[in-house]
Amino acid sequence: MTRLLAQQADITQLNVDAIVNAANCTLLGGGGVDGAIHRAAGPGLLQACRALNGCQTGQAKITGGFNLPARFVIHTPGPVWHGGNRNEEALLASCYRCALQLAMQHGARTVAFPCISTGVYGYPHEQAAQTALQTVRQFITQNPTAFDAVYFVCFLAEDLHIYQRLLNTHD
Ligand code: AR6
Repeated sequence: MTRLLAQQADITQLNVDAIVNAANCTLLGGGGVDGAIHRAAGPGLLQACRALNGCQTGQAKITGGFNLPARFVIHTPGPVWHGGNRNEEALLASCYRCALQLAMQHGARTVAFPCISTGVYGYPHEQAAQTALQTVRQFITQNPTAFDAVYFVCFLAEDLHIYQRLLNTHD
């Protein structure tokens, strides 16, 4: 069984097999959680990312974790929110699915996600959390032995409350 857990933390500090980075399509770093991950991982991460030649929105690519406690970083550019009619939900779901697929392929048994797209990219927090949870639940139902735990890492208290409520109200 895979445990689903919400926690308020700095994702760069987590002792998990893989952390997910809310990246942009260049994969060459940025602000927000992306900047924090690159700072904590050190310059080796940027060097590894340069070799990846970018990534499309909704897809994912993997590198090592370098100076992070995590063994892997899975980079996924989320969609920019344009109001909801530009395929944002499907693209966000695809981020979570592709990241889990890569984690599974690399034998990562614990995976931590940030709240992809809900910062600079402007995705509404509640809708993003619903899509994140629905997608992860579907994936672990289809792959029940792949993971020990999936963490939803909330930097903001607001996001933690949303995830706690959605995790508890699920039957
Ligand atoms: N640990 C966990 N979550 C964090 C951390 C951290 N250390 N720092 C910020 N967050 P954002 P996006 C949360 O803006 O909306 C970058 O420049 C933050 O509170 O990082 O997908 C990229 O290069 C929010 O809940 O990512 C892209 O250009 C969540 O991480 C662009 O931003 C995501 O916010 C991607 O935008």
